[in-house]
Amino acid sequence: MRIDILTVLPELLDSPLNHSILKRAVASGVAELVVHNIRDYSTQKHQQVDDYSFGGGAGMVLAIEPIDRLLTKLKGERTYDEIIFMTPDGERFNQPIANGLSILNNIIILCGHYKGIDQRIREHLITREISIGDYVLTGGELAAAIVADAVIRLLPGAISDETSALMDSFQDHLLAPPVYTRPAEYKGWKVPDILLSGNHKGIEAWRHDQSVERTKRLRPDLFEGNPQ
Ligand code: 6GU
Repeated sequence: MRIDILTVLPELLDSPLNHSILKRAVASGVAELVVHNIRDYSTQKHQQVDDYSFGGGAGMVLAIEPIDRLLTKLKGERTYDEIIFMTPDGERFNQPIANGLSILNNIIILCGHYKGIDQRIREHLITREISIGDYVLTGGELAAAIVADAVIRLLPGAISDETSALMDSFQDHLLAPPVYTRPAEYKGWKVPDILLSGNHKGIEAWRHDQSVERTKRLRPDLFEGNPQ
């Protein structure tokens, strides 16, 4: 899968996408991740990418031209399944959306700007709008990194334990059970006996019970079959 991220702040995406599982997934060819600086597609002096809002107020607005030029170039190189705009007024991101995106071949993620982007970009160039939750960020970059992370980790080969992405919290509308490692006792705080028992059937049943109990207590909305 290939993900192209379009932004005026490419530096914000460097660190979150260049470590651990995501780094390995890209290095091994499981995912292709390309960050583009919208500024490189400006034809204005000083590579300006924003302009005054028609009608006044509202601060500077990201202009359509550099974004259209970049999108036109990319769309000439391959076919994109979705062109996503990250915005707080989009559809709220969740695991089913991540699952759906993870089976696509090529997607573009356009990061918003705190004062907004020309509405014609949203009407004519975007296929989908996604928000990561009901709060406002300064821009879409961190949200795009979250979407890219949630999607790339689902790709076959991204996580060494093939089953682990499917075992996650949310895949079956249940929260994950608690996990422990050595030492078996620390300052008198003990690991549950069942996990030390070697009884694999018993451990599986205990983990499932823990998942159900935690979901009912912490996220009754999930348990009732209303994913997020
Ligand atoms: Cl995608 N962008 C911004 N700027 N704020 C957000 C968001 C996105 N999702 C939640 N808040």
